Amino acid sequence: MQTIESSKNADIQITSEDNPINLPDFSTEAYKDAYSRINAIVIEGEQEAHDNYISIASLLPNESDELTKLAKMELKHKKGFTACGRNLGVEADMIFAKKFFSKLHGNFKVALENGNLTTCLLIQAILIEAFAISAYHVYIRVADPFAKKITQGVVKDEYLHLNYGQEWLKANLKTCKDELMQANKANLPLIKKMLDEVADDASALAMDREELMEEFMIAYQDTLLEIGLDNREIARMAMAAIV
Ligand code: PL3
Ligand code: FE2
Ligand code: FE2
Repeated sequence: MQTIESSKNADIQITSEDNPINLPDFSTEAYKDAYSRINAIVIEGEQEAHDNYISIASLLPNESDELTKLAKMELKHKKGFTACGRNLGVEADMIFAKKFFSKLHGNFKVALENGNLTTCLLIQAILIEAFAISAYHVYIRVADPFAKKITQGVVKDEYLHLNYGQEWLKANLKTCKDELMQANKANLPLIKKMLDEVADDASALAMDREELMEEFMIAYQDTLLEIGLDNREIARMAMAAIV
């Protein structure tokens, strides 16, 4: 994860502090219209992340305290992003956002009902967290000053969440590898679709689509490497995104 953190921190300073002229105009209708959907996605994503950690705790009762702590952070994130929308005078389009997450949410629900902890962790603590981390890093470089500060605080927590899933999967890799591969095959294509779906609105916020994809793949591959998969296995898993 160092790659992202170190290089992005350098970028943030150049883009938004030394060079504010490159920032978008936050008051245009086009910006606010796109923000109504992106902001809703983030608010819904944080709420679902909360609910998912609480659900995961039911499969890991011994770790309930830790998981409840992570869940609480998600509600704080939701509050922060709600304030970002309010600050720009934007109403979040929550109906759009619920639809945006519905397939992934459905897969999480089925996995939970079947007690498939590995799949639940891959969906929430790896895929969704890596998605959030990569998107928040790109957003921080082009955000309004209020949202930038909030997002910088949030992204630090998201690393803790990603790390939680990473360490569990690492410790249990021998027994969870097959399920991990299967869960990747079923859910990575959904993340790719979600990235495609958000790309136009993101670009209205000056967030580049290719950059979002790259950041996500770097975060995801780094995590899989940490979990203990080898390069061939990771390449095979990444291919699921393009078929
Ligand atoms: C887990 O803690 C949170 C899950 C949230 C998913 C976020 C998806 C990000 C979509 C792209 C928008 C980034 C810009 C943020 C603007 C407020
Ligand atoms: Fe979060
Ligand atoms: Fe999170």
